[in-house]
Amino acid sequence: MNVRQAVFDLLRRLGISIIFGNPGSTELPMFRSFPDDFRYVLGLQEAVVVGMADGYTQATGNASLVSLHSAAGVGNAMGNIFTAFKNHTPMIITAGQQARSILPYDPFLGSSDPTQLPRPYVKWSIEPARPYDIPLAFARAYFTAMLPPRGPVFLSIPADDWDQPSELVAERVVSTEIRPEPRIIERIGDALDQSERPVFVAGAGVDRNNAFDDVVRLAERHNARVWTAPMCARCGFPEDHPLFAGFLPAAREKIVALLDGHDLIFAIGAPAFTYHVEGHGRHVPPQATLCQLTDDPSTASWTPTGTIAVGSIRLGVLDLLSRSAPKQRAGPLPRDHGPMAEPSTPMTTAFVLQRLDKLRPGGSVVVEEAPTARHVMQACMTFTRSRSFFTMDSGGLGYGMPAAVGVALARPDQRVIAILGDGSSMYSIQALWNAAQLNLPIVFLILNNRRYAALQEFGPLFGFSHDESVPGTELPGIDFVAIARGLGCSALRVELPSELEPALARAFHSTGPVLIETTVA
Ligand SMILES: Cc1ncc(C[n+]2csc(CCOP(=O)(O)OP(=O)(O)O)c2C)c(N)n1
Repeated sequence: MNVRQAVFDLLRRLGISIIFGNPGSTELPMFRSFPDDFRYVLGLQEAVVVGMADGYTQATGNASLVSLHSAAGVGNAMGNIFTAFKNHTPMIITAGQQARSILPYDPFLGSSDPTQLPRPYVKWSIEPARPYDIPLAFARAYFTAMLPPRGPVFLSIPADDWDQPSELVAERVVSTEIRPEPRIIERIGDALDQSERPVFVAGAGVDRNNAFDDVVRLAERHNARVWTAPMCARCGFPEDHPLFAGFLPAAREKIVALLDGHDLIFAIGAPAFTYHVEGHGRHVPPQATLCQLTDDPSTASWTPTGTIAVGSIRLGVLDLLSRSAPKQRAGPLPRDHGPMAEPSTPMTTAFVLQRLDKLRPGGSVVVEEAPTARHVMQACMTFTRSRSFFTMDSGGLGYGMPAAVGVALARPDQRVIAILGDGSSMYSIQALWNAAQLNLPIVFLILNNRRYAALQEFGPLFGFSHDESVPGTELPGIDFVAIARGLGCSALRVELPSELEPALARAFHSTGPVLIETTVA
């Protein structure tokens, strides 16, 4: 039994059969005699490799495996490794290292401090002391990645280790959920029962912890209004539910104003709160107390006030549901919907997204990375199911396009729609090649406003005068149709509002990927 055989045997038992990677000489020995029941999915840049693996993991829930090339490959991947860490994506990231025997001579492509390179955005990082220990390191990597808070782990593997002797990893079962402390759940339950006007703030942790339906039951039982947490990377509550209030912005004073009037705020699977811009004063309204249920001890440690339970969102919510029913409260008023957008040339983002929402097939999944379109999307599109919406928790661009490919790989029976800004899509544009090669039924909708609008909108906040241009934010002259076709993906451009619905209808009938470049204001 050599290292390679023992590792592939373990991966098989862990339900991992895809390796997302970009190979180099130091990784090739892993892939000799490549087993028929495994698949290598090549990404043309390492940001694409990690983004695809992340999307795939978000959709399946099981850890994914990534293979990168030594220090340079890890460097290229780092932005999306940061995102995987923030996304709580369980991911085993391996990188090849030069052969042990030549490491003393600072060899070409050798990584001089491999375990430090991906830190602090991996939960665990190792280059095992002996080749013999590589399979055991894979097992520990897997269980570390899958234990809460989930996240990426890193293994550096010298090229000559794969043929060395080792042995099979023993079978074991390791818990993947930790139940929150009953004493703290009791306190939160009592606070909920005593509250006159409770409000929930649901975050990405709800969907990641498979607690979507349980949180709906808890909100209904307490007649609590439910907001989506700021910058939330998943759909945490059905947006057509009468209790749904809308989306909190990532700004302290605005959050306090929107939550004003409630006496209890319960953040579930969400930081309390994620801020994007500086703010001052209170974190919650003066008459309100804060409770939180999070699976992330680090998040719990900085929550500024309140009662905080750490552990599985699902198990914590089930414990709250097992309490006796609280007194009846009046339900809040349902939220308003925005008006229909009018056609115009160029089109507005609202017009494009309303038509998209109308025409998209039931059961479709959306992956979004379009900074200034996010709040328009929230007003124009409605997500109602678990695992129906994905974006990243990090703010690092270059995730959405490859993540859409990963989600589509995991969900061959569902239509995946990627809503992307022109700027965002260019960070990992090579993912179009994967969509084409794998013939995945993805609709890539590019909202081309020919600029980094988010940064231009931020200008005044950072002291730019209103007519002052922000350097480095204009993106003229990018032809997405030509790029897509050059990468083998069919594509069309929509400039007139009358062309939009036929283009969407055509794309939704396609069995392979289609990129639609829309010219928007
Ligand atoms: C890796 C990375 N680099 C730079 C940024 C800064 N950034 C935030 S939004 C943005 C513009 C994105 O442009 P686009 O996708 O066209 O969306 P728009 O702002 O026009 O809505 C940039 C560059 C970032 N968030 N991540």
